Amino acid sequence: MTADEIVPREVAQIDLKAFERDGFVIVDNVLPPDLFEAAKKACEAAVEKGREGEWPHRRIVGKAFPPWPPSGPDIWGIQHLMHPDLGLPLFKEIYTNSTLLSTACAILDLPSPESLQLELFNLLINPHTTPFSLPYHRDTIPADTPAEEEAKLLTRPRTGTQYNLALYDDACLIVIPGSHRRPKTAEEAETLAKDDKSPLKDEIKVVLKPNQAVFYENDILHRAEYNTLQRVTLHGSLGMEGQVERARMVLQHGVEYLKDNAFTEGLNDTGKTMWKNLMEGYGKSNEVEGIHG
Ligand SMILES: O=C(O)CCC(=O)C(=O)O
Repeated sequence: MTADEIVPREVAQIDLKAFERDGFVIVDNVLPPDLFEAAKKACEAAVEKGREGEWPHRRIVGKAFPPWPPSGPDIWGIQHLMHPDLGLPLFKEIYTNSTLLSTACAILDLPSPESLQLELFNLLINPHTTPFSLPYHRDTIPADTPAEEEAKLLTRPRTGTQYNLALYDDACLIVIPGSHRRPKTAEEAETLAKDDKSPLKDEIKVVLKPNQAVFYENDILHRAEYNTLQRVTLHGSLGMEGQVERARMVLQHGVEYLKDNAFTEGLNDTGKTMWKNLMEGYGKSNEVEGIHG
């Protein structure tokens, strides 16, 4: 046994039962104070570049899902925070923060962060002048999926997780607790068929204080409302090592920078392993595509 192996790992203290039941869990005091303050400064720089149009990878108001057009009336997010061209390497340190990684490991039942794959890291911000909202959706199941098929898809094993880490107060995300385990009710389906932004029975606002994160199932029924009050919330995803389909999805559009070996500069050893896991999964996904394609 090497010295590394006997060092005890940080184990996240989260209420896994609540996560399974509700589809989300809130984690307090995520970043240490110095990193939290530095994160606010880095985000300020990223937001400025995004608002000025100096950074082209942005979520544009008027469109809920990617790909986003190059410009529009306002923006509600900044994409690809770990991109070397953004020039803010601190985001690599934040992405590999031990509380974030150990919470993901607890949710995914993994022994250590070295079993995770590196994925995407973005920033959700308030539009400047133009309020915007997202319709109710599940991230990987189209809205018009028949209930029987929806129920089946919701039993797929969990392969990754995602979080919102608030740097300032945030009450934009709205979820239906428990809806990650069941298809839409007839009442929900009927309401959403008329208006997919309509409030639903049992919906709750996820209220985050600065430095709190919500980890949530991406197929929980959720929507979001963005007014112009300050929002600066980091949004990251993490997968399980060996998830070739996730690796392919992560690397499919406009993420050439992630495939470059130079991306690993500035990542700690755990981050480098997570990146290697992603690349290996991607390589395998190409092999699979080659066989069937
Ligand atoms: O703004 C949020 O908190 C949710 C964003 C979201 O639902 C999405 O990007 O699919």
